[in-house]
Amino acid sequence: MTEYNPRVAEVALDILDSARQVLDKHQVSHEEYRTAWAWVTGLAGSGEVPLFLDVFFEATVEHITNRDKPGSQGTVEGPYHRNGAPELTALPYVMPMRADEPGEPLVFTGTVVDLAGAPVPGALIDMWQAGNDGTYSGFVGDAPEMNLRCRMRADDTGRFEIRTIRPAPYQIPIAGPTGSFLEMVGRHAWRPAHFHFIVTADGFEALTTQTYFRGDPWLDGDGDVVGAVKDSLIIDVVDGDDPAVTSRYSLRSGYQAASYTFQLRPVTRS
Ligand code: MBD
Ligand code: FE
Repeated sequence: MTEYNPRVAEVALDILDSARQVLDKHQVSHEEYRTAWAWVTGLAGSGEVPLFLDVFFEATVEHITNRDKPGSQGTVEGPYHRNGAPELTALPYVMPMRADEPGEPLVFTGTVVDLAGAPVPGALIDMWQAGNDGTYSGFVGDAPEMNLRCRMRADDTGRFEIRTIRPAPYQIPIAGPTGSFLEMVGRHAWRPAHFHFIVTADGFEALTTQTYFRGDPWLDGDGDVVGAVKDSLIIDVVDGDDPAVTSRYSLRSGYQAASYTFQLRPVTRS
């Protein structure tokens, strides 16, 4: 049996109260109410509830959780993470991708450190990204299971390196109720290009974050429909010129390179 939950009562009743005040403020008609009712019913049936909630509310909750905390800044996880992505064991790490995966080769290097800057050997990096054809494997489009998703470990010095493709700015699905909602309110559906990460290690808090690319047209102002960009998450991309990297990954036509340092904070015991 479900029990009385004072926290739900406190927050949910306040949300309902705010919603009623808005209906009254805008003198919403019964016809408008039924139209909204039909739209919400459609959202529930469409499978887009996770998308809609993460687009409009997750950044606010993430901010409440993580603001003013030391270490790398986090940001939203979004609706497209999958548990159990393939763990890469053979070096060099290559992101699982289709033979004809569209996009420029990009070699991403990272270091996982603690708050003092000391390496965190063996940290597990769960990384996922959209395809440049707008796919998110398992959710959007027809990319194979676990395409552009992996887990990998940092080495003894806290470092890792992976060859993947550079993602492009991404439009969230626009064909369903989330898209028609954005259309109705006059907002675009774009997110800047991004990698997603969840970095975990024993004794440290999990870091859920994303990195973005300097120069992306959707970084500023209301450019990200989700509102999840933070300055510290914007990384530079350069043309890579290391012959060892070129030969390690057999990159005949050059590559782009970017890196980021993930700084974890220790678990706090209470
Ligand atoms: C995404 O790809 C995403 O990263 C977020 C946070 C929300 C919707 C789609
Ligand atoms: Fe995403």
